[in-house]
Amino acid sequence: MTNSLINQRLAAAAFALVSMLACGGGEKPKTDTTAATPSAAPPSAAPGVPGAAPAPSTGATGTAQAITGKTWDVKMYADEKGSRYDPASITIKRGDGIRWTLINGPPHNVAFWSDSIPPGAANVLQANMPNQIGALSGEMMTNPNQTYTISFAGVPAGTYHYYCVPHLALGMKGTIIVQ
Ligand SMILES: [Cu+2]
Repeated sequence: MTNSLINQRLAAAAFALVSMLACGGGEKPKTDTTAATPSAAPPSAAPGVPGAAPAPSTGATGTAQAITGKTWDVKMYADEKGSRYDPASITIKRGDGIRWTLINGPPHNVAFWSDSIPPGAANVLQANMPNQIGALSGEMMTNPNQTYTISFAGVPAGTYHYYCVPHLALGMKGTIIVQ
C-alpha cells in the first residue's frame, strides 16, 4: 500500500518535471531564430551589429579561402516588383563562389543569420566575407553594377539562409544550398 502510493507520487512529480523541461526547452530555439537580428537592425548606415556583439574588432578568425570552382551570379533588386535576390534560392558546390550584383534600389547587402547556417560554418564564412559591417554581415552596396563575392570554399555542406539588412522587412531573403 504505502510503497505504491509513494511510487504514484514520485511518478506524478517526475512527470510534472519532465513536462516543465519539455516546455522550456521547446520554446527557446523558435523565438530566438527570427526575433533577434531582424527587427534590431538600424535603418541607417550605422555599423553597429544588430543582435549580438561578439568580437568584431579582431575581424576574421581565419584565412579567407579562394574560390576553386564555379562562380554563380545573383542579382539584387528593389523596384516595383519587390525587394529581392534573383535567384532567391541557389544550389552550389563547396568551393564555388557567389557574386552578388546590385541592379537597382540600393542599398543592399548580404547578411547571414548565425543560427540559420550549418554548425561550424560561421568561422569559415566570417573569414571568407570581405568588408563586413558586422558579424556575418557583408558591406553595404550603394552603386549599380557594384558586386560582392563570397567564396564557399572550406564551408560545411548544408543550407544557408541570408537576408538584406536594409530590406529584410520587405522580405529580401535568400537561400544557398551548399552540396
Ligand atoms: Cu536590399
